[in-house]
Amino acid sequence: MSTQDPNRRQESGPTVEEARPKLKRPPMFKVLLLNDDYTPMEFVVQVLETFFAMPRDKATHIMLHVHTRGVGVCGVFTRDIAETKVSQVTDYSRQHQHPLMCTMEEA
Ligand code: TYC
Repeated sequence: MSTQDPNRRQESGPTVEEARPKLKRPPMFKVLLLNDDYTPMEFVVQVLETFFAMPRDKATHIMLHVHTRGVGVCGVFTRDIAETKVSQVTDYSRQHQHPLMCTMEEA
């Protein structure tokens, strides 16, 4: 009769490990809109509709949140997408001579 414990690894011979690929979720970034005294409310709503695909009622809600609280989240994205959104909003605002500020921070 064998005395080998089936739960114990063989003392000698090759050890076979399960392949366990290390997968990590990418870091996520919040894109933030900052309040200012000069950018028209309608322009901010249009930015949220255009670059963040928000329906008008949600865009208006976020704009009013930023207007009253000073800062608000437009969305959460991977680093590259967040960087692109910040650039698009900043370029578009400058093209229209508005000082609207858009930044990002790790979520
Ligand atoms: N405070 C601006 C105004 O009174 C409106 C505004 C809202 C500006 C949100 C920027 O991110 C902003 N016209």
